[in-house]
Amino acid sequence: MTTMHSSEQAPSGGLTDPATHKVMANAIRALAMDAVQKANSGHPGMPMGMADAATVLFTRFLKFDPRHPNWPDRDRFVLSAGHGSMLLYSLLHLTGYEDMTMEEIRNFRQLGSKTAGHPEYSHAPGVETTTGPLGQGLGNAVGMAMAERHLNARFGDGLVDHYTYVIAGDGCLMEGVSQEALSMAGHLKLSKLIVLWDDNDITIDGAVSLSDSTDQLARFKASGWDVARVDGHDAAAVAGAIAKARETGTPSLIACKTTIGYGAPTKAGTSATHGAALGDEEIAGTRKALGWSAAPFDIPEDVAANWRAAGARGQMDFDAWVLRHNSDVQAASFDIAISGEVSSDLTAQLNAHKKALTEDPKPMATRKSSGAALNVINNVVLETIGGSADLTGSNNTDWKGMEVLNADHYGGRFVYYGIREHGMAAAMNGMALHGGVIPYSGTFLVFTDYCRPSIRLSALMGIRVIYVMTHDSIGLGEDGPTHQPVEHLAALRAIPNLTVFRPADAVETAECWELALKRKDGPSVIALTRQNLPLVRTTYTDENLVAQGAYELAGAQGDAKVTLFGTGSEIELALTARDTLQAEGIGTRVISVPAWELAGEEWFKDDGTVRIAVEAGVGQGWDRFTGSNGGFVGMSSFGASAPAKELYKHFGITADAVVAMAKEKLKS
Ligand SMILES: Cc1ncc(C[n+]2csc(CCOP(=O)(O)OP(=O)(O)O)c2C)c(N)n1
Repeated sequence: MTTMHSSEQAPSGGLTDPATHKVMANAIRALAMDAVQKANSGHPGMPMGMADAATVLFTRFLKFDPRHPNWPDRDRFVLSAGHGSMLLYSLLHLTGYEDMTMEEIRNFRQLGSKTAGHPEYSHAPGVETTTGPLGQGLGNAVGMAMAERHLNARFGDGLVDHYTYVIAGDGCLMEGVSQEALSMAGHLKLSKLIVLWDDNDITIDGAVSLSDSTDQLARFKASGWDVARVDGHDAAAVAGAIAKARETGTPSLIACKTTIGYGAPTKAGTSATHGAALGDEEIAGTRKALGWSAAPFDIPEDVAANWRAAGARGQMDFDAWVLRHNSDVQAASFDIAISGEVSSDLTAQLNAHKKALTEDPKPMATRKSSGAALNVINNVVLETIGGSADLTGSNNTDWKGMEVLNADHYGGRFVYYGIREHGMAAAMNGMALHGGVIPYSGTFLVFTDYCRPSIRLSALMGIRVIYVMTHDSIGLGEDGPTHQPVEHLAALRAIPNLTVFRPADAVETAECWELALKRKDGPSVIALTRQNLPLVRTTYTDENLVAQGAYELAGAQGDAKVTLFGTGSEIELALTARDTLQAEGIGTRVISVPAWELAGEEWFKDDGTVRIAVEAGVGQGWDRFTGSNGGFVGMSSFGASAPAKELYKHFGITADAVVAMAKEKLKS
């Protein structure tokens, strides 16, 4: 049994009165069409179509308190159809979120406003995630609902017991990620996830029937959802469906049959309302049709008061929650989890681990080193939720003694995501956004392509998601070019605010993990090898050298004539090349560059040495380190299927090649 909070009981009073409801919904319609008209840009149709359903949700069901937008036990509302951003902004304004002033609404889509074209996380309280790339919000919501169940299992009903609501459009449901997300949610029986589908039969090109004939209800049902279809303009029907959905033991889809651009006299029901201002004449006609006589950006006082009352519904719930929190024995550990701080023990434990590694140096694949680090980390940082997209034994993201998070045991901390890389990444974003947990999970580095839209959003939102990406080069060998990443490191490094780690040995791997866990303002990729690598950090130091981004691993004997940069598995080659060059009296130093993004400007300066980088990927971007006269030893084509050692030779990524290039460049 879950606890009943006041907002979950039958709502009382005027807000459910049909006439009151209609006017309140019309306030959203008016704000949406007027803001889009003023900006001469935006999407009025969706907010106008979903105004009724959203009004029902926000006035009768959603548990929230605009005075406390970060209340951990609030219901989450995700506008997956992010182009309908004016729906969200209107709701936030009307229900009394302080930051969402009418001035912000007037400044819709303008530089510096909180009312960006699509909802952007951290621009304004109440915007739970950045949406716009269709389908992502649905994936995020699955992650939020997973985090909610997990934290409920950990901390109990008194602290965590809330719903996740989504508004999704036809586009969200057509996107492939929706299939991954919904099948995951069904499998996990995320019964507190409720999706309202704006079933308006319209997309940009015209009727949905131009491009799709899926029985969406059957599709969701097939994955274990309960489904319902209602007239999305019938408030009582929508309310009835939501009330029912909350009682089922499965996630719920409510198809809300709506008219896009509801109220627009000539354009309603057509794609003309989807993504353009309606125009003065159509807006005047809409005002007439809706019986809305107020001027643009003017909300009549009685309507505003009703909306404020809706916004005040959650105050009692909030106050009751605070009381429960204050007397909960787990409040302190709950607060730590929500704060996002990792245990202060982490560094000491990882240092002990590093020390043990240097005392007994052994060759080890960095994916295995990562697994070893996780055995330490997951016993210290209790907020981690690990996982893998069906490559657990390859990614080594599991750990000794772990418990699986599933429908029978939400308290587990390891998720079998199945073969759903995109859904996994989108769900991890949702978990990180929910707070209280730190998601990490793995697949092969080459399949970051399948996660990329969500990785980009982790970076854009500045949230802590850790992507454990193994089999990071041709070094994976026989699986061949389909599985060998070549352009991926460069492509990932091109994403702003993403830290791409590629550790060279077990010690660097532990240091990467420490940094990724402590990085609260953005995501990290940790690229790891399949093949064994020697320990190159043989002298213990408690300093985290990876934090420097680039550091001297081996100095030159005598004057440095050559500087070799490398990452991961190619550090071994750089060190061998250095030995050869030094033996010939050519002073050579090796710089390990486990994280480009953390490297200081000093590494980009010409120091008069021959500068060569070696990495088993494309060279794009390395000239930042090597300068325009520098050299690069790496890949310039796809890989091939063969044992790893042969591939390195075949593609010329060898210590000899580095030596030859250095000598050649020293001559010129
Ligand atoms: C991944 C992705 N592809 C394309 C777009 C561009 N786009 C924005 S809205 C939209 C149509 C969405 O149709 P629907 O969900 O039915 O929205 P409605 O027309 O009802 O507003 C498209 C293709 C996008 N935002 N994201």
